[in-house]
Amino acid sequence: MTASTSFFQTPAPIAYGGAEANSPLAFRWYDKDRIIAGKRLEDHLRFAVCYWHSFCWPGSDPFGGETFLRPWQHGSDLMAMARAKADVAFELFRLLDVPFFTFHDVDAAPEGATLKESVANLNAIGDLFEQKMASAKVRLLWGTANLFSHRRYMAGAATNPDPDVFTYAAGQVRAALEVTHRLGGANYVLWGGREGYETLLNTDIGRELDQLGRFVSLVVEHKHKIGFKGPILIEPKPKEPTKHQYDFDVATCYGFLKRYDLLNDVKLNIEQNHAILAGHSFQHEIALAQALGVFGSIDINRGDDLLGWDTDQFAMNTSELALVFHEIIKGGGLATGGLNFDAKIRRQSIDPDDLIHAHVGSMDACARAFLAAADMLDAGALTGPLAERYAGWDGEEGKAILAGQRSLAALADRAMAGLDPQPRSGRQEYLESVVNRYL
Ligand code: XLS
Ligand code: NI
Ligand code: NI
Repeated sequence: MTASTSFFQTPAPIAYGGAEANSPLAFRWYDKDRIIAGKRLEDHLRFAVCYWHSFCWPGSDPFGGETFLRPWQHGSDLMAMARAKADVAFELFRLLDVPFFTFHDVDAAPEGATLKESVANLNAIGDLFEQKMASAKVRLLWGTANLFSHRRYMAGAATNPDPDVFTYAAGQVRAALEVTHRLGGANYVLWGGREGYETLLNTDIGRELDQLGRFVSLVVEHKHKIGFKGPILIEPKPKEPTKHQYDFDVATCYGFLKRYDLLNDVKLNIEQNHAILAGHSFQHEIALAQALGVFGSIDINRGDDLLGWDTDQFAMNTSELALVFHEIIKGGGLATGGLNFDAKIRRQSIDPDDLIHAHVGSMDACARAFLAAADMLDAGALTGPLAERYAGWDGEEGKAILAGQRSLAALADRAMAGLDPQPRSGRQEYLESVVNRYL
């Protein structure tokens, strides 16, 4: 397969057609050049297509194998298959007109018999990516290393009881970070797929956390050494594949980064499905990361409310997304981050163009929600009532309390002098109705 024979039926890049567009393959809301708050919509949303779900996953589940039968997944010459896969991937990037993509080392290039061979394969595909990117629009949002699929990592990578596994993982990350740097990646991601445990009967939590802290510190040191400017991102997830993951949620990751003195260099990549697995909302995880100064990027997908696992569906839920974008814009936007489609089509979506429909539908859902959020912010629909609710803390007395200018005794004396604060309505249903006006 070469770049000239398209795998997809759709011939031309998807274009904006307006809300009334008839074609099923047109953007109705994603008008990438539209200026919102001084910036193009494309530059606000920074969409990325991920390699692993879209080009590597064969449609298998725990009860059945491959359904997609992708031509580039069948053959004996693994490097030729990787090149054919890259042709299809870059064709999809072009058709979707996305500004970014993401990949794991093993998604892009096959593992060899030794680490040396694997790294050589990765660097060769890195060359190919470099060539393809020279004549394409697409840029690299982030790269990462898969430290969880191979059996050597069954008991963890950085948190493995065997230091040689830690060392092997270091070899993989150095190569993936360097190729990410060479391709101009905006961030580098570490998702601790097997950094957790199945049972405390065989696990020393304290040691494992120290190992993980050391590993992330080594990655940060190397990033500075090679001059990689983007942040390192860790990705919270509470469980799956392990019963308990160390990077459980935003709050847990913040504690980890603070303990190992990593807050200057490491931020968080937050995923919707992981948020709900942790018993939080997506909006909560984003708002908390912003409040703690560790917001980095987004893996945009959605879980199923009825299933307790990481279904990684394409995000189509505009009402949830509108509140998410409201937080993001309010907090200053995505900076080096983006919206990475860590999302997979369903196992029965076996037509090549299902990949296109999935991305187009989700890009449009995000755009529609983003526009609603921008309107809400413009009108101060939620920020107005919020400021009003906390106005007391912006007053003289509130400021003095927070600035440490009031002792407990001084406050007590003021309260004893007849203070009688009156409760005020939280107005939740009013605020919910306000949101609905914008959707
Ligand atoms: C898995 C994670 C993974 C990371 C990249 O649940 O979301 O896809 O984003 O390793
Ligand atoms: Ni993810
Ligand atoms: Ni996930």
